[in-house]
Amino acid sequence: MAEGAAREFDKRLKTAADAVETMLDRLLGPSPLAGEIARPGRLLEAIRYSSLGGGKRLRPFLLIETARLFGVEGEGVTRAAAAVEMIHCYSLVHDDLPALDNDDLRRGRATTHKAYDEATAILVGDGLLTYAFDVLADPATHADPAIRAELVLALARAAGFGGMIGGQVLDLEAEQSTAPHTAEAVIRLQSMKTGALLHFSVLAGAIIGAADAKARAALSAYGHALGAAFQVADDILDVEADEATLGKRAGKDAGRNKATLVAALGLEDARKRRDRLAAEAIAALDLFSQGLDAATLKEAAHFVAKRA
Ligand code: GRG
Repeated sequence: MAEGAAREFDKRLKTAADAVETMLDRLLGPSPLAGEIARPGRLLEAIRYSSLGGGKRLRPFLLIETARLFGVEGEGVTRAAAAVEMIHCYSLVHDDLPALDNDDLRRGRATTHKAYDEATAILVGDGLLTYAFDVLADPATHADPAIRAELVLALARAAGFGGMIGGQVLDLEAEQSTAPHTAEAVIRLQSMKTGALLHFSVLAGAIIGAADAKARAALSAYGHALGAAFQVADDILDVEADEATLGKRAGKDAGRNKATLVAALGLEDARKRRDRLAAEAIAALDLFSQGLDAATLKEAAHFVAKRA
């Protein structure tokens, strides 16, 4: 039974990834939108390099699967899924820059500023950020302007000062301080830095699916728990990867006062927290045990907790 659910999850993750890849390929193609001047070739090439052909596409999957809970599928949903992936790709491109994390590799190949240059990487991120809102606000995404406005507002909040950007600022401030980080502070910054966009992905599916208040609240609780589980799992995976390579991987992070839950809680408690959050995410979907089938979203919580 559990194996069957995991297989179904893998299948649906791949379906969502393929659909969003095709949509990104189309949206980020050379043909300009009506009234738009021709897209500059080199920037477009770098945008496509940064967005196509990699990544798990977890955020698009969450959006597509949540909308599917309410029987809503199709081009508009895939466009919204592509928009959230654009925001995610932009965050990766900017986070990899020398001024932030200074990484050479992303998704198994050179980071955008290494493959191109820093100015191009900054503009790629800016272009993806702006275009995500263009895509969401376009009537092709949803016929109802109130739904489009709600999606735009929710994404702006998730990606902005009170979400991803605010979390990144808190993360930088934490690293610059010499004091040890409390678990509360780490949880807060992680819920903003990475949790907010994962939560948005679920919420957007609920908005598009016209979920009622009860279903929305349940999905919102699921999105928060899943986002928190994702980040603590990431902290744990970093430590496990360092252990597996006898600390060689830690070179870049050596001496940094990184705000992680493993540092704040210790590895064992971090693992317990990860598993508790995954269980909380699954329990939040109990509302859907009759009627709507949330099995794939439940399986996503297992995937997030154990992902490699
Ligand atoms: C610099 C604009 C800006 C934001 C910084 C979210 C964020 C804030 C930066 C992203 C970089 C990062 C490494 C965040 C930690 C969370 C994480 C592991 C993200 C990678 O997400 P996955 O695993 O990646 O979904 P794929 O490649 O599968 O899409």
